[in-house]
Amino acid sequence: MTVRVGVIGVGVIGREHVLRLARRTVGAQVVAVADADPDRARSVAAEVGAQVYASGAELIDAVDAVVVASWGPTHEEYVVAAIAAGKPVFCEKPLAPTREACDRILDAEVAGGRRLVTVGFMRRHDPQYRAMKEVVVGGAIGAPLLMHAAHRNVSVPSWFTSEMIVTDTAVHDIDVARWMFDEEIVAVTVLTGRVSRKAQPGFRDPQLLILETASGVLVDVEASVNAGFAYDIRGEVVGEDGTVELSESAGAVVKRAGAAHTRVPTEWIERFTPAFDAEFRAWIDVIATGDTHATVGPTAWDGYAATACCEAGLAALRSGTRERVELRPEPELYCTTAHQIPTEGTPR
Ligand code: ISE
Repeated sequence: MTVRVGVIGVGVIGREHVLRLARRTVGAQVVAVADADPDRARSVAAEVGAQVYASGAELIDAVDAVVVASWGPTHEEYVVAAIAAGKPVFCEKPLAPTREACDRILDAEVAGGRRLVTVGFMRRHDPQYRAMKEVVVGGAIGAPLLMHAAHRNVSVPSWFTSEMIVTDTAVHDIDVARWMFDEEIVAVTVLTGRVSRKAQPGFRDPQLLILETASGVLVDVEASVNAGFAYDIRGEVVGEDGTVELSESAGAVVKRAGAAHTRVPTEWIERFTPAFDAEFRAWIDVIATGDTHATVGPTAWDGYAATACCEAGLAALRSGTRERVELRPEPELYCTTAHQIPTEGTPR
């Protein structure tokens, strides 16, 4: 079965997903595109032979499955419309920028009784993070105690704010922490100190987030968005009996003239291309099976919990103190492992 996909929002990541689905995802065809900028919609649609739709609502009617990659505040409208139409929907992060909007999405999905929403926390599909999680779950390093993470962007556009370091950057590390330890985050602290000379005036960069999980694992996340030298992603879990860390590079290491060299990416799209490719392969596969639920990996609950942690993070950035994360009870619909990403060769 070919899954006929429509993509709403074809800016940077939306266009990437259009090309990925059209050119490298077996079983998918991009048939429809919509964007607030009609010229952009036309030009991206022309690259893959898709039709342009004037609105997200019309596009949802015309396709088998929907990708939402538009501006965050518009996500709720499209995701709820896709749920109402009974169509699988892949939503880029954030699921929605406020907890109330995420609540409404959860309510809509729970009322329909089917898991249709997948959230684009692609790190869960990244081979390095998956290898790390396998070690943690396998018990080789004993009970986890701590995680150290760094998320360094080369630079950000002038409209990027200090708050976005939490909601746009560290949100990925928040999701990784929830997934890695399979438990909720109960409190967030955000520390800021000396500001990078490369940051705009008034901008609080870098930031250090301390996340506390329900069982007491502490996760420190350095989030910097003016690192300049590379897109540098780090992670190390410290257990009672050992540690596991992300490997430095997936490429080759050259040693010559008394020094070792390895390439590091400068663009996040390059660093996470294997993860983005894997997440769409998994999504199309699960839709093609025609099961009642059409989600794989992060669900609407994960999107809701991440937004709730970000709200606590924003409060912590303002207050300078530890802020608790309060979550509503997890609906039954999500209390299952059936949506988890299959490992290679696992029959569904
Ligand atoms: C960006 O906003 C993203 O969402 C990317 O997925 C992430 O890897 C990058 O670091 C962020 O700045």
